Amino acid sequence: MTDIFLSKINSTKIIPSIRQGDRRILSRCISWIENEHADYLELLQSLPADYSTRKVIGITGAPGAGKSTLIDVLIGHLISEHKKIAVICVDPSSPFHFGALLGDRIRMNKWFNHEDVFIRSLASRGNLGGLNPKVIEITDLLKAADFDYIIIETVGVGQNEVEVAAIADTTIVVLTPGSGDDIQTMKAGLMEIADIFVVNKSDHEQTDNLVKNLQGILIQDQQPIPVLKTIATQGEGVRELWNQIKIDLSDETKNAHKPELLAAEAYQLIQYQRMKDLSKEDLSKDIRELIQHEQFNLYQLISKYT
Ligand SMILES: Nc1nc2c(ncn2[C@@H]2O[C@H](COP(=O)(O)OP(=O)(O)O)[C@@H](O)[C@H]2O)c(=O)[nH]1
Ligand SMILES: [Mg+2]
Repeated sequence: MTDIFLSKINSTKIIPSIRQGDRRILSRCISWIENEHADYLELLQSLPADYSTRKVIGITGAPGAGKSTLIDVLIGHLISEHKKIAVICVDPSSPFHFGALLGDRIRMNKWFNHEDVFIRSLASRGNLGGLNPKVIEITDLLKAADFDYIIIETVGVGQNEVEVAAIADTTIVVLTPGSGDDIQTMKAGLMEIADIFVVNKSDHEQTDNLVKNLQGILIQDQQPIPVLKTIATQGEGVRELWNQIKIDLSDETKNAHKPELLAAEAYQLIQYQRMKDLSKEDLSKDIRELIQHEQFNLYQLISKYT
């Protein structure tokens, strides 16, 4: 290990190394963030002021919709344009989705050792049930590196997809025909967060129905959100998708919402910092002891924590 790792995190040396593309130091810093190394907040506080100009692309959708396969093709496309890409795959920590990480590895396998591609998987849920604050922090660290684009893959379950929209400059919602992704079942939140809809697996016969229904709803709601068809496994439609992403990323009118999005991030990070020493297990342990005394009062208990 280099000496900058020896004792304290030395941000003045680390940040320039990350910026120059040192992946080993970047990986190390990500681990520090994940494990909450004593100096990790100091590291984040020393991120350069321009770090937030890097573009983040969020890709969300149901498990199996083809997000990883799409990203795999997108990476190929970007590499041919000599771009550098970081990918964060956010896996729900639920054991029901335990296979996701392995699946993503298989899907993006050929890029794992490519020098211009950096892929990292993270658990999705923090202890507050929102998008893991680590995803926000690590994304910000990645913005300080030399990547042209940062792609975040999240599984669209619960509130996840809504939260990823707060950190992504462009959010792509991936739907698939014949999977119940029709308008009736589609959560209203998806309509609000999507900058681009992708109907993947458009080799499926129900494709045009889904596209038509979706476009109908978008017209009704006067939402001019583009709907694109892709067949990720064949790379079909991905060039068009990338062109649409570029159009969306360069849309200056979106900057108007930036302060609100940053406020939502700040809120979540502050909430996390304030609550992180508090666990429901500790609370129930305290209560278990106190409740044996007749004078137990819940409000006296919580006053000790607030
Ligand atoms: N027929 C078809 N299968 C696809 C397409 N895109 C992805 N798949 C398959 O769908 C499965 C799930 O893909 P994956 O990328 O892991 O989905 P994710 O969970 O959204 O990341 C894999 O077996 C893919 O090969 C497509 O456009 N057409
Ligand atoms: Mg995946």
